[in-house]
Amino acid sequence: MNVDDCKRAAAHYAASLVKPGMVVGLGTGSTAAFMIERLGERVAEGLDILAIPTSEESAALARAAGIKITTFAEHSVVDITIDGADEVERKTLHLIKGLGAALLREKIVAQASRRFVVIVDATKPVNQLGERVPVPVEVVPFGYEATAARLEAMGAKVICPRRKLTGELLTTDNGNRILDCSFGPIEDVQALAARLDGIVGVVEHGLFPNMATDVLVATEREVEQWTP
Ligand code: ABF
Repeated sequence: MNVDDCKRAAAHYAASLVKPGMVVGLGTGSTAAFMIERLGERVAEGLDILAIPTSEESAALARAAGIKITTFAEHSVVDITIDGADEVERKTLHLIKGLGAALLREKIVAQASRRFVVIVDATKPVNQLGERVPVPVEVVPFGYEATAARLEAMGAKVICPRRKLTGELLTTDNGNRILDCSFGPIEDVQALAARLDGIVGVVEHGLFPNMATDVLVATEREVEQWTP
């Protein structure tokens, strides 16, 4: 199995957890896209669900797949959210998310969810968060240079701000910028999350401590289900 087959396997397993009548949070990224595609097939077979997407990209995929979309104005609680991640800490199931630039909506939807199922291939689990990827931080455009300086004073190496492959500055669905912050392996994820929460100009960050209720890890042989 190649990486895409693994992503698809985790995504299909997660899609099978969705039951009729549920409000479903739809994640963002390539693994989540396989899940949206599978849910679309189940909807075509008669599954009745409503979905809250975590990005404009996932909303477009959901519409194309024939999945009905709802909003928090109509449903304040989400039964299950299924989303990808960039790193999963093996022992704690803390996550880094946001390389897809959708972390703010992803965190809002995850926080409103009874169950938050994370789907990853075997390249994503790590012993310590920050081993391989930076922590994406969503900041308001005004004064982002000052916000970046503040983050650097906290010990981050800041790549600022994130650009698209075309070289153009990336703007999130919420009109903000992303600063990718390398802290190296993170000793205390909750403490760092609290410090990032306290910086003026930071809208949200990609550390998701204690949020996943299930992590589905697809290896070459099987889909493992990890719980905290
Ligand atoms: C979203 O998409 C993220 O928060 C994460 O940044 C990314 C994972 O993407 P992929 O599934 O393509 O690796 O879930």
